[in-house]
Amino acid sequence: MSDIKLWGFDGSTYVRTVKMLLAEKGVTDIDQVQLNVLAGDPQTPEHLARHPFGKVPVLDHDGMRILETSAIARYLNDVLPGKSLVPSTPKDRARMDMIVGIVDSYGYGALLGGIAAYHLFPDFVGGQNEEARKAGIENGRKVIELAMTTKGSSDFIAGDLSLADLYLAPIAAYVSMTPDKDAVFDVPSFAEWWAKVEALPSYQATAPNAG
Ligand SMILES: N[C@@H](CCC(=O)N[C@@H](CS)C(=O)NCC(=O)O)C(=O)O
Repeated sequence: MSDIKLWGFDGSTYVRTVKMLLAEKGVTDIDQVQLNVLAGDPQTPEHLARHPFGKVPVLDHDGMRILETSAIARYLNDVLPGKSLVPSTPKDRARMDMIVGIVDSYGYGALLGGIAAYHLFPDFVGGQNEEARKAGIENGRKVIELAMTTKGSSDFIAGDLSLADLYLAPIAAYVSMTPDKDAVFDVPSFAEWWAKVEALPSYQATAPNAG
């Protein structure tokens, strides 16, 4: 029995961020409860008691419950052995934090809610909304551009692989399944970054399952 319990299904980009981190740390034995966001599972009273806003992921570890991906990821990065996904220098940490914040605040809504939902799960957002899709392309592209400018000549967004990549990659994965991918991915350096992400075993081991 694993001492890591994770609520949230494999269709969630935020759950995938956590699972990529766990995979990078070499942890595969977790007790995962596949709450399906598309089926409304996180809105049940049981889950609302865990997370009052009905979101996944939620983590239990070592007698502690943790909500919110950034807190979960930072905590797991600290307590699990293995290489750190948080850069050691203040400037690289700032690069990471900046893109995590940008993805959280603007990227998820644009790329997932605007583009991916339009093509892949329109029912979840009340049907196909052309305005939301257009805004998603415009703002999603800004997010990708800023991430790639921040990456500069590094392999990954904040130097070495970090939480910034683990935030953006699961969302980009959904966009890559849509016909709008070229409109947002046609950004300098994106192709090189994406090839590196797709080659990561942690990415390959955590394919989304929205079923
Ligand atoms: N601020 C939260 C966001 C998590 C989030 O939005 N999760 C989505 C799935 S990717 C969710 O649980 N959605 C359920 C819903 O909105 O009903 C975090 O960082 O963990």
